[in-house]
Amino acid sequence: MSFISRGFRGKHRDTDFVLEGEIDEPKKWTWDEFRKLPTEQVTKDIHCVTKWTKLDTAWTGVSVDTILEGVDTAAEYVVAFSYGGYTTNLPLEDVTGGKAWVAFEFDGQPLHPEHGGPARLLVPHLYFWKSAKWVRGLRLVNEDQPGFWESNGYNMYGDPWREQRYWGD
Ligand SMILES: Nc1nc2c(c(=O)[nH]1)N[C@H]1C(S)=C(S)[C@@H](COP(=O)(O)O)O[C@H]1N2
Ligand SMILES: [Mo]
Repeated sequence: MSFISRGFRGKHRDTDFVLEGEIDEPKKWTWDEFRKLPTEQVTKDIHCVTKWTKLDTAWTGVSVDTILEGVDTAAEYVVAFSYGGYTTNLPLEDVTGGKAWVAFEFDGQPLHPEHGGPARLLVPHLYFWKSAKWVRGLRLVNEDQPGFWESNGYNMYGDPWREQRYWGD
């Protein structure tokens, strides 16, 4: 039976978020369990790759540090994966140490489905394509592997301060 395929469909269903890959056993949460994890409120600037920047956006979510708590892994990268098949790759370093969240509120309201609700990854210091909407898990991997946009010309890292938009930037 697959827990994963049931998805993050709503507050009152038996749904999951998963941490998998280079880990002894995947860590899984139902939505209710996930919502019992400690949350943080953060206000951050975000940068779209096609140039807009939004200042001081307010989010509530679970820090990726919390999701990784107690996990011992040799992995140096993660792939965030979403309902619908979207993926994006990030160095583990860039999602730990208070730099990334699984966010479910924006401006004090549940995250709108169009913007990734019920939950999206939020990695404000990288271009926004790294912030996977409708996220359903993180996969710990030893080698960096391109996600959806990274396979289609976008930069593997995506630092807005260095304007790393595309391959070779
Ligand atoms: N699942 C998923 N996440 C995604 C995308 C996507 O197509 N699918 N697009 C990315 C890109 S390119 C951007 S700019 C932002 C857009 O987020 P927004 O719709 O909340 O502005 O989501 C990112 N996360
Ligand atoms: Mo984008």
